[in-house]
Amino acid sequence: MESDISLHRRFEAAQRSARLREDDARDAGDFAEAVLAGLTRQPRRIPCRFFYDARGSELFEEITKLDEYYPTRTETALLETYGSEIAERAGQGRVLVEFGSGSSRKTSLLLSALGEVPAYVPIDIAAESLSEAAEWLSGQHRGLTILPLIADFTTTRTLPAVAEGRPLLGFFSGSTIGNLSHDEARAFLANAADLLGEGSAFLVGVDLKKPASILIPAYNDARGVTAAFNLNLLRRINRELQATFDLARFAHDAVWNAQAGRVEMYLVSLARQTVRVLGREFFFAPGERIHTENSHKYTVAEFQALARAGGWRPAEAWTDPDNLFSLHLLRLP
Ligand code: AVI
Repeated sequence: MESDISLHRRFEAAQRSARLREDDARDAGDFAEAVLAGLTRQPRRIPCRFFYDARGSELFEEITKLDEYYPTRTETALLETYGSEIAERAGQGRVLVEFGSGSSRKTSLLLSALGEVPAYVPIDIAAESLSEAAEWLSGQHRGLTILPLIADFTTTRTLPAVAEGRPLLGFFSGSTIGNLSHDEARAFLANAADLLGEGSAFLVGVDLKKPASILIPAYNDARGVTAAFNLNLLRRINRELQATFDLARFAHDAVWNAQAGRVEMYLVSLARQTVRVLGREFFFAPGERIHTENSHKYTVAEFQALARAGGWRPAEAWTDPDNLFSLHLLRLP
């Protein structure tokens, strides 16, 4: 019989690829525009949200299980260790509102810790992945009222009626907030404050600053899974935008930018070459880079300052003994 864990993994892979099929359709124009604009500008840059086609999602799942990639297991362990303390601090009887629906194992841990939850509202743009998540979680938490909301959680302004007049707890895990610029992160936090409203609480998972000797292997692992994840972006461009990237002539690179406080990922041209994308030609010099991702890291104090700028009051922060990852409980006002 299939174990709970492998069932869960299969579920998450299916969930991600369902999301992606929808994203593919929605993003088709957006993707073409972003890639053409990103390759035209200097320095070249393509937004990291385009990593997640079906293969990219599978590769990300693999990344989360790598020895070098500490964030997923550390955040999960924090939820296991401090779940009941978090629940106590957040307060009973809150509707749980999750931003994005891609981390069902963590959601399940939090739901177990919270006990009686009047309703769970996952917000995601992809309807199919939302309903699959709902199905899996309702199997795990019998009797839980799940009210998926199909919306862009960075901009959505309304919640289902069940949330009205009830205390709310937001949840945004995985340090996905680190993939936003500081301005975007502040705007996201401010929008979440408007959405959740007075009296609400917000639990946010944030990766901590740490030595480059830990960060670099996490983003450039020995088995090359992160390299394959990064290079898969070129494969997607080839497939969807009739492009001619030769994947053997580009390499993955990850660097720690201490000044900006972030890991930056690049695709580096290994040769002098010309690539065609949607009929347009782009010349690459050897060593020329395409910037594909920023992953910002914050000290506890830095994230608390960002949260305040977004209108929140930091109430508590939990970290693991190795100071790898943090869970922040924020409050309004
Ligand atoms: C999804 N996000 C929080 C990951 C991160 O760590 O920034 C994406 C990732 N990129 C490379 N490895 C993982």
